[in-house]
Amino acid sequence: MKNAIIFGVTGQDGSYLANFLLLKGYKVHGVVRRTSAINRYRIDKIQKNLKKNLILHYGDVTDPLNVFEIIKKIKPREIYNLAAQSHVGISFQKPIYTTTSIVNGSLNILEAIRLMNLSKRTKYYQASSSEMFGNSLKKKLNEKTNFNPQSVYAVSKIYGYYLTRFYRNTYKIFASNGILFNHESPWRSENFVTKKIVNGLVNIKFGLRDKIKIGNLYSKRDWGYAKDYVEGMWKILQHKKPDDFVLSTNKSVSVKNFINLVLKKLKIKGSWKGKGLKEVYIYNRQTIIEVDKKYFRPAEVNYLKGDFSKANKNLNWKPKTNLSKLADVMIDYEFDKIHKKLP
Ligand code: NAP
Ligand code: G4F
Repeated sequence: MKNAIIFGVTGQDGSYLANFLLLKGYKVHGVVRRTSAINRYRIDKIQKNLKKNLILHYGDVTDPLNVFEIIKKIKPREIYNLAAQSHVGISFQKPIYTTTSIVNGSLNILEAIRLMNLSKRTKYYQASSSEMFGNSLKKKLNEKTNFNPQSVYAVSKIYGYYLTRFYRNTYKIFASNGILFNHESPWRSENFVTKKIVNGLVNIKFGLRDKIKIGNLYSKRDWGYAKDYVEGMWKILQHKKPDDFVLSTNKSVSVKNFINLVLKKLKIKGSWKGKGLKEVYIYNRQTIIEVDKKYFRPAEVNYLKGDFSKANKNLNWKPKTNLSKLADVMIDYEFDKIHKKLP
């Protein structure tokens, strides 16, 4: 039975990936942080019959001894490093922790593989990000595009990206970067924009709240479905040689247009009024969406649109879910949450 370690198993991608690997017959070792609040609601959703092959370990990627101990004990075939303070907005307020979790985390795992001579046994996946491209001048972003980071989060991810390439080239470790564009799901945390919009508008629809406050309506993102992207992560590690791959949908949509899509699906028919910080959406003579400067970032990535041709050609990967279907899945989950009181 193949075994894998997932650092960051309690997050959106970690929980989808755990489910995916368990269905493939893997023994999955998930690393969870030992914090005062128990945060396992996503992995709790994994089917009971699969859970016998899911083993949880307490750990923190910033603690090298802890990382070494876990890797030494398991000697896994695959390691997925998904652990990070992953919120770009928060990285402006918590730059040091963001950097430590991403940079030291990657280094601790790569060093463990090197020092324990696991390079022939263990493959390493690095969760790199389209955020690294920042405000690049290119229209379609691929593995050859230069980086132009706009946050400490992005700068740290670039460090992690180059560490991965360095350990691959120098120590011959099978270490690959997945450069993933935004991917969303019902399991996205509520402080990311798509989840915030879907959750907020469904609650407004049911009369459970009055309004949502939002930041920059005009940035554009290439949004896919997390479930499709974790399959891509796995394919990256099954490729004949370690390499770097972009996973994206090759489409870019503004935050405002995503809101319009969700409004339409919820049959909320109102209108946008005003400009800049005064822009609002009025429905039944009430303001239900308001712009709030609190959610603007000191530096913004205005536009992201990927080009997944290399992953398509080499890995036979492509996204299966378009944005409309993704919005349906997210809306359905929020409906269920209200009706069945899900977490
Ligand atoms: P997420 O939901 O925020 O999950 C992050 C995970 O990292 C959580 O399990 C979190 O644990 C864990 N973590 C944070 N600090 C840690 C530490 N010091 N030690 C151990 N675990 C730690 O993020 P995601 O959306 O699943 O993304 C997964 C990875 O892909 C991240 O590295 C992210 O930066 C990257 N990425 C994401 C996207 C995207 O659109 N989702 C795109 C490109 C790259 P707790 O539950 O304890 O907080
Ligand atoms: O949903 P977001 O916070 O995602 P962001 O910043 O693009 O980062 C996500 O994707 C990256 C890949 O490109 C990952 F690496 C990263 O870990 C994370 O998963 O914001 C999307 C856009 C931004 O332009 C933001 O300024 O939405 C804009 N936005 C507007 N109002 C808002 C809000 N973002 C958030 N979080 N909350 C708002 O109220």
